[in-house]
Amino acid sequence: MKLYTYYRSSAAYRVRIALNLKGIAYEQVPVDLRAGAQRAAEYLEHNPQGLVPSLQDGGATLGQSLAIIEYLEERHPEPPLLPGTALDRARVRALALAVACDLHPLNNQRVLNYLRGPLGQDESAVEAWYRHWIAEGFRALEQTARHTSDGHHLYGGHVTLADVCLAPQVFNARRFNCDLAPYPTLCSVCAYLETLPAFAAAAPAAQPDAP
Ligand SMILES: N[C@@H](CCC(=O)N[C@@H](CS)C(=O)NCC(=O)O)C(=O)O
Repeated sequence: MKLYTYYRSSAAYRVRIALNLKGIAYEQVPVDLRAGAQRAAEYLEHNPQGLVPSLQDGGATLGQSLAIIEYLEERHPEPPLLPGTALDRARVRALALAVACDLHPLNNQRVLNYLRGPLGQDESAVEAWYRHWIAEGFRALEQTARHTSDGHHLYGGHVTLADVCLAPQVFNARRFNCDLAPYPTLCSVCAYLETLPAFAAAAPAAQPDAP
């Protein structure tokens, strides 16, 4: 398998964690988002949205990190990233989607660049935007996690898709100096996840394209 990735992309980070958890060997193809490589014609052949990650498996190419992870889950069921019952699976997916669909897209590079460029916002306004959406997303996650977390995982007693989405988002929040003190459960979960080899090996600083 080939993963088109960027060291600091949190969506690619999710897929790297899932590949590592499942012990799947893969080759990394770096796409330099800072240089705009995601918009090059060659990359758009793989992912017409101009976003990373993309996964190439044999002749097939897939986009969208959660679709990729669910594909990996079906092809390589062990260890499972989704729990055994329909209700638990729905709840784990809801936590994952709260990060991947409602929080992350608002703070994507192209959104921040649109604020900076066409909308003429200065860096302090962009940072305020970023922190606002982190706070909105994390407030709700923290409230839910108080009922669903064992202190090491966002949901239940095993690593799930929800954890795979949480760790990269917390990394991003720290990068933008967001105050994480109001989210002790999320911080406790993340501190544990970062000790796991699959998460540590997927971290931005451990990637071959990290500066
Ligand atoms: N929903 C997509 C989001 C992918 C995404 O937004 N990727 C970001 C990096 S985390 C990207 O490629 N950004 C490029 C840009 O904003 O130009 C997924 O989960 O794969």
